[in-house]
Amino acid sequence: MRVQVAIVGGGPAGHLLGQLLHRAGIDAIVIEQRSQDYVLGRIRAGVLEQGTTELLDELGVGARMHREGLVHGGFSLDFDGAHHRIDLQQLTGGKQVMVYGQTELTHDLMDARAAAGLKTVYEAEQVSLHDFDGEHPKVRYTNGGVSYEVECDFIAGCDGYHGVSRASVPANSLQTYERVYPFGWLGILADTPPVSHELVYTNHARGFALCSMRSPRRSRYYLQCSLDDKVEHWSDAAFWDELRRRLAPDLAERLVTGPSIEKSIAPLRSFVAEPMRFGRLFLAGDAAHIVPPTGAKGLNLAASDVRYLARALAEFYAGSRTGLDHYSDTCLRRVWKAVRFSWWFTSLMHKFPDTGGFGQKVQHAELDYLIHSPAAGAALAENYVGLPLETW
Ligand code: RFL
Ligand code: PHB
Repeated sequence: MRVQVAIVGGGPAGHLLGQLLHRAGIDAIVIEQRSQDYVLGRIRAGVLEQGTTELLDELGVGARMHREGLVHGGFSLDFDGAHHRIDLQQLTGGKQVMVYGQTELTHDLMDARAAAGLKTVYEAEQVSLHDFDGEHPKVRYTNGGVSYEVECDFIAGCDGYHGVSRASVPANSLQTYERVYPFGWLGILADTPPVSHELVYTNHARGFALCSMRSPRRSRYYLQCSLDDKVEHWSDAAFWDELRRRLAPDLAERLVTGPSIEKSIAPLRSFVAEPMRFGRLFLAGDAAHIVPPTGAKGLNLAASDVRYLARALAEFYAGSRTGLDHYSDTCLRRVWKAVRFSWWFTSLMHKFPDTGGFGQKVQHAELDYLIHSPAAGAALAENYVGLPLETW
């Protein structure tokens, strides 16, 4: 078969790109190695920047998000047992974020793709990329024991951190930058009312804690944990006890607990691979970069990458290569700002095993500065709601 663009990976980046290309009249296939249920079962991001929600509206897939998502104009930064509200709206001139799960967003995109009759292959095995250094790239895969080859003009590598796309690039063409943090996040999902109507980021001597949500009846909580912790070692009761210890007293008292419906551990890392283009292969989303979840930036970066990519491809089919040539540099400028922000927010909020009393004092001074200086508060807020798209 032949298409203009072969999209490898059917997570949020791949599905968003699919919709963007469809709107631009560019035909594409999405090739996903897992089943649809598996992709929808991964509990991940929860916070969408305003730019991401606007993108979903532009694509005509925002209706359910507006019905069921929760608009948040601020969050709480807690330390020393006290709450400090970061008023996003006031600090950014009216910007807000949307709490809407990645699973829901992906579901909406999958539905829109199916309704438009666009082709997606699930459970593709042995996916491999070929000839993207020339004019006629190909993607091969097997499905149900049958081998397929897709000829295309371009390959979009939207297959996440562990995908085949970045791995297909010769190592000497890639420069990678990485920071691995000495802790992870243990996350729990429960059908209990959230402890607060806004998100609460807590710096505590025992480690970071985050109170988030998916709906007024479904909570999402995270605890900083050690890298050798195992989910099986954390009973629900142990999780709730530890969360109560880290929360400010009024929240600890209000916390409603219940059986977990999902529990997982994610290690934290920052990672960037440069460039994001090799001939006719373009990397987007987690395939090219990873940020720790503290700043809620990963999914939003995937959205801005594919926005640039769709625009560049539309320009190409209209006769200009400029966008394609600027794709990598333009993405990376925004990516590095989000990498910086996520690293900074992670460093501010977590307990580091090796920084001792000095590190804690500096964290404390910075938190104090943040809540008293409108300039510092505004810098946090404008990054949290999302920096503007770069232009080329
Ligand atoms: P994904 O979601 O990993 O999707 C990649 C898809 O590619 C498939 N795949 C392949 N397909 C074909 N052939 C192959 N060889 C393939 N190999 C893999 C995979 O099965 C998968 O379906 O990457 P994508 O689309 O770039 O999306 C990125 C986001 O998923 C990620 O950045 C966010 O989840 C990060 N993140 C958050 N981001 C936010 O913006 N806001 C948040 O609040 C937020 N919270 C989080 C997060 C990530 C977390 N974890 C678990 C790391 C919270 C957590 C705990
Ligand atoms: C989430 O709800 O999963 C979530 C929210 C905010 C973050 C990270 C994750 O910073």
